Amino acid sequence: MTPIGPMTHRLARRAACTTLTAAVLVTLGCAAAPVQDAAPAEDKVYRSQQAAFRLKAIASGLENPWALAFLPGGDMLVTERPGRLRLIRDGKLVKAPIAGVPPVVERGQGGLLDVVTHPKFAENRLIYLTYAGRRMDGIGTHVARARFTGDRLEDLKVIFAARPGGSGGVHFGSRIVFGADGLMYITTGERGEPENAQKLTTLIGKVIRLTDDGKVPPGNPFVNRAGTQPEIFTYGHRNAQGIARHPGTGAIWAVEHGARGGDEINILKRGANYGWPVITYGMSYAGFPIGEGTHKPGMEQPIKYWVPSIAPSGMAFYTGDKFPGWKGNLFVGALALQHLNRLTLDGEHVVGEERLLEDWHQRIRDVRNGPDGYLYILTDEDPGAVVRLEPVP
Ligand SMILES: [Ca+2]
Repeated sequence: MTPIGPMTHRLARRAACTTLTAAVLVTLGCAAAPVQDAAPAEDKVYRSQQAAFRLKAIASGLENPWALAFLPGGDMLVTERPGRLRLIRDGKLVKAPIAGVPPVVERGQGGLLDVVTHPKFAENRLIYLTYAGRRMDGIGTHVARARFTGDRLEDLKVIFAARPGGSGGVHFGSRIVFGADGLMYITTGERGEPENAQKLTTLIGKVIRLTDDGKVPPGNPFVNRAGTQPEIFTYGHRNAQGIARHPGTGAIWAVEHGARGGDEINILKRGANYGWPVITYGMSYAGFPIGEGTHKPGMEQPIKYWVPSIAPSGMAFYTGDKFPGWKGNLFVGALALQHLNRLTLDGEHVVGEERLLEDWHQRIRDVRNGPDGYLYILTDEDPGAVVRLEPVP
């Protein structure tokens, strides 16, 4: 499902508050603040199948935070979708945004999106940002690389732009992960043009694979094939907003939004077609069938799909030591269905699913492992927060 724009969400909430009676407003928390703060109640204990935990707000008051990246030593970079990159230093949010971020287009789902560090960040201080940027042919997903000096970005260079651009504000994809091969895997949404996901002449609705400086690696599947774009690694994707490297196999896994139903987790295979919009487990928002069904020869099946949609965003395999019962589980943030999704795996099969934090009512935008062994999440709200899950005995 396409996530509801936070602005729509926020206005809807405000509208709901303004039409209620005073007594009801107090009950709903409207009287104190028209918008519910994402900061969690820290004394509340959440009990799940494998762990009990509390939420600890590390930073709050952020505007639609989208991605979280850890620096050596535990400091963090956080993107805010309107176009700010923030630093959390020694556990505290630094007031001034980091200077040197490229101009972004904040439209619909677009804005400043992912941030990741180079695998050798400790040596080269390089970071990567994805964002919706404007060009001659419209608005599209961009990747920029820059050196982070400690308080600003320098030597910023745009190393990738997904063609073609468009005018709409949906489906930018925009997650990056580095593979064990040192190459970057970048998701691009199909920008609301489903047929483009199947076209090897475009870079939208794809997973792109590039070297760390934005070049096409010689081993890419469509190198030297006429009528194709050599940056493509896989195709037939709708809008993948989560990507992660499996800690054991090194395979790249991605999670993407379906339309009405049909969100998917896929394991990416070089050159493979993931089917959108020819095959899907979802239907159109109006309730009509899409494409040709759920299966077709030459098109990959997801290893997991959700009907109805949860609207999955950031994804991480839990590799820390603070939650032994969660080790190796796959966590996915859910936007529309507002929870943290925990999947248990047997190899490449999903064998269990648990929905955490459903009664917290927050859109979970990103999930990351902290170097301290805890699990961190971002709430896609305004105000939104960086929140740490801490075990309770
Ligand atoms: Ca698919």
